[in-house]
Amino acid sequence: MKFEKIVVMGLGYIGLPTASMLATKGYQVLGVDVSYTVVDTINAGEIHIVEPDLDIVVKSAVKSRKLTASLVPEKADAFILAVPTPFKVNGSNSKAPDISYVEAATLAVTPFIEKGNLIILESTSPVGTTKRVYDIIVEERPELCDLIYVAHCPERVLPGHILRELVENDRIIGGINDASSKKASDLYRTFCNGNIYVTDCKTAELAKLVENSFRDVNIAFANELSLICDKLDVNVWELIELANKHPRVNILQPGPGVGGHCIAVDPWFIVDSAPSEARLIRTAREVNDAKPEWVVEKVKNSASKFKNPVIGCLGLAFKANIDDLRESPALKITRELMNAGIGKVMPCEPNVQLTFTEFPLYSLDTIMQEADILLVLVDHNEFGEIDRGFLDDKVVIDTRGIWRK
Ligand code: SAJ
Repeated sequence: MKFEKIVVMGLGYIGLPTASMLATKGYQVLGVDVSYTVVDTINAGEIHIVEPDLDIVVKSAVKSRKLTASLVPEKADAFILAVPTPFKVNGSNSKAPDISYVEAATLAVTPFIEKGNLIILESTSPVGTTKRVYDIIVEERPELCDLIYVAHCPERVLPGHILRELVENDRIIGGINDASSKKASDLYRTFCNGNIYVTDCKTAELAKLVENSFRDVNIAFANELSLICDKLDVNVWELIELANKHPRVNILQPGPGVGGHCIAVDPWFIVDSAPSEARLIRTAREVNDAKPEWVVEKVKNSASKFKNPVIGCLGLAFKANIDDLRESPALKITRELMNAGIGKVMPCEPNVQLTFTEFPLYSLDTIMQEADILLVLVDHNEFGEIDRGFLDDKVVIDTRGIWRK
């Protein structure tokens, strides 16, 4: 069966780049979102998120009429679900996946599904969700039993490089049966230049969670080293650089904590599925989640040596050179310092300007003139370029090691 029309459910950081890229490949794409503003913005050829070159691709896809956005789905050959899977707090010290958006998106497309259609789950999901998508459809439409194809194809793109990685990355595809894996591979081969590895849906679901947990555990190792080095008065950046000279050692970088909507979230899905077994994964989450509080204490300690300290907080985003504030440890630390009443807190975020209303932002120049304490929270390029002469009379707390040497 040839794919001509594709419905993409969810027009966020994954759905919108995927929908617009498919449209540029010649598919007729309908993007569906629950937000009127998002739908109107895209139909006007504009975008509501920041991602390099996405504005150009969306504009041209909308202009060519290959991409349209709507609040409701329509009939199609394939349906791609790219909705959020956040976590919900489950008791005092654990978190459980919230797959309600996946369930809602599945129910929304179910009336439009026909025999032979392909349904792809791209959202990062706990083990069992792809099968759940199939079950929901068949509970509503029993006549489709064994007549549709359902597969998980977890997204792997890195924010800031999404359009390139959508095409270049290798992909894992896990169907509810071999026919579903094959059907999904046929579609992805038409736009993915990377290798496609086929497995079952449970392995594909766990593979995605494991990729992000691997990174989380390794960042936790680096963050733990930063605490040990602080205690022993050793420069952690130099230490890691030297240890990494070993041919089989590759330690990641410490920071103020782990942010974003993926690495700080997905490991909990494994912990929730296997709480007694996932001890290292849980501890890594706890180590990374505890780092912001450690940074706040460090600043409070330094501030106590001044009468009315001015604290410049450099960066609010969750990582370098982006504007994304989701789950950002930098934002969390800045908020806590503002509420701590320990002096004047001056945040600076060059990638977020007029859109930010929670508190005033200051220019880097103003902060360099006024701050007694400089707290580096994000390794944005602008901060690395600061004339070091300005730092001489300041206390510097550099959580990212941008001035490490
Ligand atoms: N971080 C460190 N030290 C490091 C590396 C990262 O503290 O050495 C921090 C960052 O500052 C940030 C957080 O970790 O706060 C996450 O940043 P990231 O660049 O590691 O990852 P994300 O969240 O932008 O994207 C990840 C990617 N996953 C992996 O690299 C395994 C991406 O490929 C996934 O598609 C994405 O999660 C996702 O959507 O799941």
